[in-house]
Amino acid sequence: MKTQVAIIGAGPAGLLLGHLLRAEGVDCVIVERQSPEYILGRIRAGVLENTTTDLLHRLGIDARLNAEGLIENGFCLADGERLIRIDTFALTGKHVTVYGQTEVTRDLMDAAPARGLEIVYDAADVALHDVESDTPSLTYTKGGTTHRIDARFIAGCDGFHGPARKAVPASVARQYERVYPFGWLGILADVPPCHDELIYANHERGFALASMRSKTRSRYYIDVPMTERIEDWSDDRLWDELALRLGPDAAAGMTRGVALEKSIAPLRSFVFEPMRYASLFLAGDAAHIVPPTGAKGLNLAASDVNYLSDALIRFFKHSDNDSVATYSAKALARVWKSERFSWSLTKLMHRFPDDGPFERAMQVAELDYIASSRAMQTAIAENYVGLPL
Ligand code: RFL
Ligand code: PHB
Repeated sequence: MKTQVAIIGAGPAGLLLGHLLRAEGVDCVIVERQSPEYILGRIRAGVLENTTTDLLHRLGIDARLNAEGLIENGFCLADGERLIRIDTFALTGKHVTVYGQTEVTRDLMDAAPARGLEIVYDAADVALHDVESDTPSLTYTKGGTTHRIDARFIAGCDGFHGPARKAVPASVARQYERVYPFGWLGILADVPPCHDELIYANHERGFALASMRSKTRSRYYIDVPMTERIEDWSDDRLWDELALRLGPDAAAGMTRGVALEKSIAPLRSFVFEPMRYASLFLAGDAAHIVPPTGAKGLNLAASDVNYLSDALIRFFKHSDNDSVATYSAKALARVWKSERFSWSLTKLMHRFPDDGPFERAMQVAELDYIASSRAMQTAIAENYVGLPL
C-alpha cells in the first residue's frame, strides 16, 4: 500500500492527526497494535483545554462533546482545612471541559469510516524502515501475513512504549527524565461528584484528587508508593482514605460506589528531542510524558497534532517545507512549558518521601501566596486552561 502519511497509533494523537489530514485531502492510514475494544477500555484523562475542544469543533466531531461535556469555570486546591478556589474563567476568560479521553477516542474512531480514515487494528510487529530517506515505510503483520506501507512521512503517535522514538538515532537524540517516587491509584464509579469543581488536595496523609466524568460518574485518585498492590485496596479502604485526604467538606458530599475501574499509574516527566528526524515525526506521549497533576498529557498530544497537521498540510498542498522544518522547535516550546507546570503542581501538592520540614514550609508558603495573590492565581489559571498555541 502507498500513502502520504503513515501514522502509528490510534490514541488521541494518531486519531486527531488522521482526521485533520483527511479533512484537507491528505492521504493517510493509521496502524494500531490493539483492538478497538481494548482501546476503548483504557481509562485515562478527563479534562480538555479549549485548544483540544477547538480541534474537535473544527472537525465537526463534537455532537456528544457539545451535549455531554461539562464546562468547568474553576478548580480548587485544598490544604488541610483550607480550600483555595482558582476562578479560571474570571482570571483568564477561559474554561476547561470535562469529557473523558475514552469518549474523545470513541467519537474519533466512530467518525473514521465515513470520513475515509483507514485504521488497521490488531497490527502486530510494526517496524519502521528508511526513516532517514524520503521514501520511508512501515511493515506489520496481521492474520499471519506481513504488510508494507510506503509513505512520504511517518508520524509516531504510538505512546511512550511504541517503536517510533527508538527509530531516531542515539547520536541526534536528547532525553530528559524524572520518575516520581509514587503513583496515582485511581477509582472510577457511577456516583455523583462530591463537588461541582475538581479538588486537588495536599493532606498530611498524601495527595488526593476529586474529579469526574459527568454529573453521575466520578473519578478519584490518591498517591501511593509504587510498591502498593491494587489487591490490597478494597473499594472501602480507598473511599475511607479519600475522605480523610479530601477533608470533611468534600467527604460530606462524597457518595461511595462500586469501582468500575481501579488501577495504579506511575508518574513521570519525560521529554525527547528532537520531535522530528528526517521523514519521521513524533507526537504526544511518544515524545513526552507529564505527571497527571494539571491534566496536560492528552492536551499536549492535541497541541502537537495541531502543529503537525498544519505542517503536513502545507507540505502537501502548498509545497511548503518550512513548517515541516520548524515543527519540532515549535512543539517543544509548548511542551516544556507544560512540563514545567505539571512538575511544579506535582511538587506543590504531593508529600515526597525525602521531604523534610523545610520543603513542607515551602509548600505552605506557596499555598499562602497563591491564596492571597491574584497574580499567582492568574499564572496557575492560564496554565490550567492551556497556554496559547
Ligand atoms: P496513547 O494514548 O498512549 O496512544 C498511543 C497508541 O499507540 C498504540 N501503540 C502501537 N501501535 C502500533 N504498534 C505499536 N508497536 C504500538 N505501540 C503502541 C497504543 O496501543 C495506543 O493506542 O498516546 P497519545 O495518543 O499520545 O495520547 C496521549 C494520552 O493518552 C496521554 O497523554 C494521557 O492519557 C496521559 N494520562 C493522563 N493525561 C491527562 O491529561 N489526565 C489524566 O488523568 C491522565 N491519566 C494518563 C492517565 C495516562 C495513563 N497511561 C499512559 C497508562 C492515566 C494513565 C493510566
Ligand atoms: C481525571 O479526571 O482523570 C483527571 C483530572 C485532572 C487531572 C488528572 C486526571 O489533573
